[in-house]
Amino acid sequence: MPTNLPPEYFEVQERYRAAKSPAEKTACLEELISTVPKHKGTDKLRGDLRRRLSKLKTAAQTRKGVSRQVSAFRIDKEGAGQVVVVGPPNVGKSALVAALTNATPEVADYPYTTWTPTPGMMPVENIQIQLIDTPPLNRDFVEPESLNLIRRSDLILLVVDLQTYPIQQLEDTIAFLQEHSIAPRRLKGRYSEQRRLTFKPLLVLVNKNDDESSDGDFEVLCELLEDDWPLLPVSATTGRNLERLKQVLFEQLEIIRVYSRPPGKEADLSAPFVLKKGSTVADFAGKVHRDFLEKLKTARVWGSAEYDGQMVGRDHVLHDGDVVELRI
Ligand SMILES: Nc1nc2c(ncn2[C@@H]2O[C@H](COP(=O)(O)OP(=O)(O)OP(=O)(O)O)[C@@H](O)[C@H]2O)c(=O)[nH]1
Ligand SMILES: [Mg+2]
Repeated sequence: MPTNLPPEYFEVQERYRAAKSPAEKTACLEELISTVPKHKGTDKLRGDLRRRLSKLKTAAQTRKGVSRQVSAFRIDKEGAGQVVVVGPPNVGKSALVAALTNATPEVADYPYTTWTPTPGMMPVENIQIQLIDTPPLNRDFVEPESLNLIRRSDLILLVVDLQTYPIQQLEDTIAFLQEHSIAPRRLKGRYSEQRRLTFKPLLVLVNKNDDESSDGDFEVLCELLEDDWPLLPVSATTGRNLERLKQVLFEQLEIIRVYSRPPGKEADLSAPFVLKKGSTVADFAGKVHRDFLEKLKTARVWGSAEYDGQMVGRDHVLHDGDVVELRI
């Protein structure tokens, strides 16, 4: 227990202990949290208190039946892909989402700042990728909905802090995800087929690599890591490597952009259709309009065809940047 707690803390603590109703307890606990000074020495205490508050609120919601309402953890996919930003407390998950998207999650110099997920849209060239800031992963209190959010996503961005035991953070988080049946896709071959796991593409961001002075630390980290993780050193504060991150995410999501060319007109190159890599003309037609898929007679392709405007069949595989004219 830190020694430098103010007298109000102990006064409110008395009231909290005496409180009977859940509403009274919740109010006292919120007040108690506000009396704790924010610094490293009180990290654990604040974490514990906020966990207790979260449990009280969850219990109250379940009683009221509110849990049947739409949960904050159910976030519809938007844009070209949904990427969840996960990791231990205080590594800079919220700072990264704030730096990369239009969202403004709270960023603070103490752990357990984020309690609900926040989605934001990140522009990459002429498309948008959805990033979701999430509460820190924590063994003492696991929000089952948080794990479902990760399972539904298209990609996991695991953030660790270069300045605070990044190897342990990485290994602990991977172990934690595995305990909840979530594993990196690249390790698929290592698991027996019996285990029912959800495999996800996963990229590790080593955050707080603010400038050249920390490159040495990053190199040491790479040497010490036993496994060959896909790592990207970044900094939410200075913006280092964030453009590279956007490109890597685009590649990892395995998507292509295809443009529709109405007959006799030019294609709108600012409004691509986003498809999975390997998609065909028929897949594209289905995305443009259901009628197109059924009635499609011919298609012409600019880009991946042998020559511009070549007639192709429904099974022609499209590539990033192709322009397609569908005729019904
Ligand atoms: N030097 C440096 N500090 C950073 C960087 N990114 C985040 N921080 C700081 O790290 C602290 C934690 O940042 P947050 O974004 O709140 O971290 P978080 O992972 O969302 O934390 P929780 O919500 O508690 O899990 C804040 O003081 C940030 O200013 C970075 O790239 N470099
Ligand atoms: Mg946060």
